[in-house]
Amino acid sequence: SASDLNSVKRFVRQNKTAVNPTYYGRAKGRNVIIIHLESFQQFLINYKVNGREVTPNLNRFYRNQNTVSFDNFFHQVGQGKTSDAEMMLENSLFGLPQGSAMTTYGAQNTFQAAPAILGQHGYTSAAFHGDVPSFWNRDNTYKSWGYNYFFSSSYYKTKPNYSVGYGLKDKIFFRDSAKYLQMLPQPFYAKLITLTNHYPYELDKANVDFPATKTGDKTVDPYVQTAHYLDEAFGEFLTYLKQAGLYKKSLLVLYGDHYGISNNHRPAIAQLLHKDDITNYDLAQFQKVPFMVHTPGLKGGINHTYGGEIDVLPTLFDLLGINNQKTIQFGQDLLATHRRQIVAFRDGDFVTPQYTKSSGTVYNTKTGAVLDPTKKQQAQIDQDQNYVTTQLSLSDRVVQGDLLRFYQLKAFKTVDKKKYNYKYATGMD
Ligand code: GP9
Ligand code: MN
Repeated sequence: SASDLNSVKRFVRQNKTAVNPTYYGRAKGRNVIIIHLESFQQFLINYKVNGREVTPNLNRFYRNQNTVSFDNFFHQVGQGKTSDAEMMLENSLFGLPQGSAMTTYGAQNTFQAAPAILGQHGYTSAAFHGDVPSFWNRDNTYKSWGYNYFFSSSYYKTKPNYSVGYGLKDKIFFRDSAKYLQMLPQPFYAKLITLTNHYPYELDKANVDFPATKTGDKTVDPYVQTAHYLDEAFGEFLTYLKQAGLYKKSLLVLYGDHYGISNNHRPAIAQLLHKDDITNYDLAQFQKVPFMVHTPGLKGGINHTYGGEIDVLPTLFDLLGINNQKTIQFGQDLLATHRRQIVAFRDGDFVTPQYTKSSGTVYNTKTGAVLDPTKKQQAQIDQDQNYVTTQLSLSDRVVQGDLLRFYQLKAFKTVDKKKYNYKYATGMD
């Protein structure tokens, strides 16, 4: 019921940060291009195999003077994997303890998502993905989120060798998406979801341009090869953006949606990280994924704040100078100077700059050692845990109770799902 919203509103209000004047509104009016790096983990950044960088283009972008790059940013997905990431990124709401929120609630719920809010600030929105539109119930969910366009597999010309695994190969995907992107009215909000760096990391021989690792774990070893391919594809996409004159007029947002190597591969992970042994602490830290924002004139650098996917939307709105003091968001602007640095995992574990709780054990985040907490430390840990539990359960209450239908966001018109229709073209030429 509507009164269930009261504790949500209280939590969200207490959670709002003051904006950082160095960053607030720095990307005002610019296009937003979100690049979803499939299964891409932070450890790949600057990682080398046989002395060769896996991702030279991303590494260059990571240290570009107009890029803010985060090195303590975690994915926070549960069983909904990619869909949980999308949910957090565009709504600042968590996925669910079980299943996928997009699958279960994407069609019927009321949302106040990024595409809809930006749409009411003059933006045109479009999602791009080289798989069928029904995967993760995207076709229905995107209507609820107010996406004007959804370019899915049928919008792309296909040939037998154009696809691998779930769909279109990233290089072809970026090439053809760039053509559509240029046709969109500006400013636009666009999201491009890559695919090739997805388990089982398959790639046709002609595109393999990198040595596999040699851990002996067959599911792990080709991971760097598809990651390298994704990096090349990203490099090509930057060229297309520059050629189209879009690079300078856009805010680029890059993120890895979740791990590529699951916790079932401890010996291989140990070898990749050059460690003798892997603890639950290492596994928690292994959940870091990239998050980078770039636009001309932005004060770049490596930002060490602890945060995660739930924090992206407030960060984005603040960069765009879009007032979001009243929106229901469970995250906090990553560029704010005073923020709680508590990263909730979907299973209730968490990471802060001090403590890492993983599989029930608390570690010292700085050293990785199991903590024998003092009374004072224990009190802090209890407080952090309470924050995490509250944050997750209030977010679940919003999604499961469809509570946003009771929430009147100032000057926001509720999305009329019937107005959206993603007509599937038969390919372009
Ligand atoms: C499929 C893709 C994969 O369209 O987004 O989703 P994932 O398996 O990573 O959740
Ligand atoms: Mn994914």
